[in-house]
Amino acid sequence: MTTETGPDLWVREIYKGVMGLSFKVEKTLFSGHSPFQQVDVVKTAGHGAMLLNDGMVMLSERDEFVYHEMIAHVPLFVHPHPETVLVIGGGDGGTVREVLKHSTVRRAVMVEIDEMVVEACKKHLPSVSCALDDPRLELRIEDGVKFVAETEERFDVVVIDSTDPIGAAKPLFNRAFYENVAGILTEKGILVSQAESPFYDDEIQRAMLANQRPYFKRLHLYLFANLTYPGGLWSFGFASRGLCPAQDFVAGRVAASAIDFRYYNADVHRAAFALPTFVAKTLRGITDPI
Ligand code: AG3
Repeated sequence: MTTETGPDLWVREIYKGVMGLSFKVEKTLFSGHSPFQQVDVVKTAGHGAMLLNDGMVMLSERDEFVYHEMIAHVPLFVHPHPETVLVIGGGDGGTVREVLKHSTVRRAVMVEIDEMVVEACKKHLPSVSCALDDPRLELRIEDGVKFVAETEERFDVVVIDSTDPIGAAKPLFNRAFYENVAGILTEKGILVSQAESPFYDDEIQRAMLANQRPYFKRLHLYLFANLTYPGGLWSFGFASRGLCPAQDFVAGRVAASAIDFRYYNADVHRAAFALPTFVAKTLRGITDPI
């Protein structure tokens, strides 16, 4: 986290050494160094409280609903009856908050490596971490790579809510990890994974999806707007054992769920899989046509 002091206090994420995003800060709410990363929560002037890991913006109160609704509801409305969900990472709790809005979900497991993120968000980002005490959730502080390799449990949906592929999150982009994820999915299982910026990270996207390709029948990328991430446009990978995010999506279930969405809806679901030409070209030969 780069800060400038004086009457004007700003936090800045420098991305890839070529661009930066700055947010005006009112005060620092939490600052700590865990065994895995630097963890900061700041109160910004225009974006509410903001979580940064190693100086990278993870979320702001102002726009986190977009990311968390899109990572959770897209797979949960494609799977015909999601009961068990595994979240790898996601220590802030935003993803499980959305997952647990589905009444079919009877069990969610969240495996977060860094307890400091969970504790900082419980204290300073209650609107995001509010579902971490839900009795349907088992929260485990451990390495998600190890959990996936060792668990006997099977899941209908697996969500990888990771940071950028550096440090502890790096193995979450590896082939061996995806092979293990595919092995713990139920018959109609779906994997959704944080897939970086289409503008800056086309190589990471190609590598991530190519690593998933051998283990999944269907593979897609979908897009959403993220106010506080570099480039503004962000993506998730969608991999499944057969379900198609368009044909197997029953739009009527969205309204019937009575969930109070702020970004997600049936039109946004379908539109998210429409890829601009430069993105489609990047993924040619790796992902499936929608
Ligand atoms: N996960 C981080 C997405 C990547 C952000 N990258 C960046 N700012 N350079 C967000 C966790 C939200 N639950």
